[in-house]
Amino acid sequence: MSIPTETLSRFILRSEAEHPEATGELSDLLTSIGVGVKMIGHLVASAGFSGVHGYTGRKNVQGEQTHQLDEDADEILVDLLGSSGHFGSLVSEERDGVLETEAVRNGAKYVVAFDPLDGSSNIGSNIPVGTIFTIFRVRDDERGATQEDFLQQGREVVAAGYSVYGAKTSFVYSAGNGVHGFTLDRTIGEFVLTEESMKMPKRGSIYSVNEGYWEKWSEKLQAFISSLRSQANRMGYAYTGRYVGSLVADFDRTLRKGGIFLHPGNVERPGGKLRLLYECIPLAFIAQQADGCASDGPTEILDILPNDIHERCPFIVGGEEESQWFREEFSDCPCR
Ligand code: AHM
Ligand code: MG
Repeated sequence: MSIPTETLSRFILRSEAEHPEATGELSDLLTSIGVGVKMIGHLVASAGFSGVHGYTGRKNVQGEQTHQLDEDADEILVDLLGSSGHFGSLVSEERDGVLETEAVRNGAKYVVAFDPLDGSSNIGSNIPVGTIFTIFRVRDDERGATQEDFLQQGREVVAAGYSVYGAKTSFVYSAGNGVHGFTLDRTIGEFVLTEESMKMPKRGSIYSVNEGYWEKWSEKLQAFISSLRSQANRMGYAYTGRYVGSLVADFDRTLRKGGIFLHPGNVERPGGKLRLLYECIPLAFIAQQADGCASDGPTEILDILPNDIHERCPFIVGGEEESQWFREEFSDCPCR
């Protein structure tokens, strides 16, 4: 049995060494996020004892009830990233506008957007939750970071990743050179490299969607879901269903096992539910790096230009063959 020994911070340094022009700022940001998710994972795991998994009674900018853990996770990331001094500004699902820091005046090169605790409505049921982040480069070094730096296409992402707090705590990220997976070794308190260069299976056997919205879907979407369930489809086998209701967990399974995950628009919410900047774009970036593909139906997620930092969007992601199938039905162009 070979025991993984390369820690996240060592892996980040090794990757940095491949770029002689690197200043270490991105590495420091990623390392800080790695520390933050360890802290959040600990909070989630101990929430039952400390009694912090309840609602706060407050609502976030999206009008959703917040949990104490949402707010704690947000504060941890803001504090850690703020003290790193390497980012110009920050967007969080839990905050109304863009949070600026001292680092803006220091000419920081990056901005960070994150969902500090994705799937938090599941916390009380011991269902996996997670953290998702996206890093963009500041476009004009002299001007410094502004809100405009968040409104970039996903193809401009510098690095993105997510963590899942489940039976194990995992951290998956890409800085544009493949997707790499780490698992928290609790005995030493470090993330260790467990999967280098992850690839989404070209074809899977799982479909994942909240069928409670069935009546609100278009007939075309209903027909597509029905064909996934039918042996008479183009794959020649019926897909089996899995739906956790925590995006990070559903995405992580799709990355590892393939198939297709859908959170489409419906009659009540034609614009979808998931957030473009800190849910859809980072996961689409990871999917693309792993040879998968994500779209909102007609358009690839990485080609969408956000208009607003809290914009929502339909999100469909899967392996190469399921994505091709979906896009043949719902779009004119194949995934790039
Ligand atoms: P949030 O918990 O950060 O607000 O994210 C929204 C969650 C996702 O984790 C999940 O995929 C989705 O909402 C589930 O939505 P639904 O219950 O409508 O199927
Ligand atoms: Mg979320």
